[in-house]
Amino acid sequence: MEYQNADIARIAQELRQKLADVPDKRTVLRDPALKSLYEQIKTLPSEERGAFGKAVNRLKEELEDEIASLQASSTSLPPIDITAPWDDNTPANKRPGFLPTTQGSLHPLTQEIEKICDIYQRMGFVVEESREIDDDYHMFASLNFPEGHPARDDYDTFMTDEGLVAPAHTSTMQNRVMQKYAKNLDNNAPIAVVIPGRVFRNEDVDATHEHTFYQVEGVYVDKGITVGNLVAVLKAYMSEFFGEDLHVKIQPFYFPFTEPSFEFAIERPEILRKNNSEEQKWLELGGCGMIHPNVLKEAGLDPTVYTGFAWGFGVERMVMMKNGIEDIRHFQSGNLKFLRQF
Ligand code: FA5
Repeated sequence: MEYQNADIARIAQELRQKLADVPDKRTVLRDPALKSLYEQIKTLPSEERGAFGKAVNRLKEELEDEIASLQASSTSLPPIDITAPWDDNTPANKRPGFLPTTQGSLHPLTQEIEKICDIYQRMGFVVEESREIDDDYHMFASLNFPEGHPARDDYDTFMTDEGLVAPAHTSTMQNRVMQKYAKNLDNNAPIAVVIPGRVFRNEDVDATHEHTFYQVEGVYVDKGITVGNLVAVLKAYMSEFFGEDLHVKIQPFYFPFTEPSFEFAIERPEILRKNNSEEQKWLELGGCGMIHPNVLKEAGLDPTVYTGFAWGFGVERMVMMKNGIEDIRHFQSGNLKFLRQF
């Protein structure tokens, strides 16, 4: 673009030259010469100001366009180094305080979730991962929570302004896995899925309660399934996980998505009991029950043909129980003394 005003034409030429020379092109927009043109506007007679101001603005816009296209086509930017500095342990790069990554290990909860999934897979279940952000339908309506029902308050969790939910339990996945594996039933095979996942609750944190913890959900559907199958599957799993033949018990409970519903408890090994009271004898590890007919219907399954059971256990509680850990908060403490024991 040509400029009629001699000052603008001269400075435009200077700035274009700078644009070619300087590495950081955007500094040209802050150049004192450009600034001086803007300052000159107010010194001009009023009839000349409009045309002069427009021309200076045009120069600035042209420079901005040129900078944008130079940056878009630039190959001179150095590539971003995505390796963490502590991955490089050559003497020159070794930083004090960083451990070599060979000394790291999987978090105890990750190790245990892998073991849990391995047991269920050997029992014939497939593994599906849960979600860490979900919607109100999967959190409540798909699970037979009536609108405004007080049972919703038991799952007080976090919500985004758009109404998305940080799931308070892995049961949010029940509807999805039943739909996904419904075709198994047409082939005379059961729906048998376990779902590990991280869940979130608005919770007063203490030795057995975290605001963020893990659950493993299970769903089993076929023809002629009863509570007897539920107890047998969970007992087999528990004995394998704890490495000993455990006594288990179920006691009545309430969940909107199962009917009947139970709490599942195991007999605490004596070594982990504080005293011999009945309360110390049993440890509740999770909820379970026969999948409610409305939940089956909502997933497109006919409850007059199929029945099934579901369960959801807290991973931290199982790992605490297995290893005699007295406080759930150790898991997220980052305390290396604790983590190195696994
Ligand atoms: C549930 O979350 C149901 N979704 C379980 C279920 C699934 C029932 C399928 C029926 C069918 P509940 O709120 O009781 O139920 O939690 C299940 C388990 O998660 C608890 O027994 C406990 O082991 C663990 N848990 C619950 N809240 C916490 C917490 N704040 N911190 C650590 N573990 C927790």
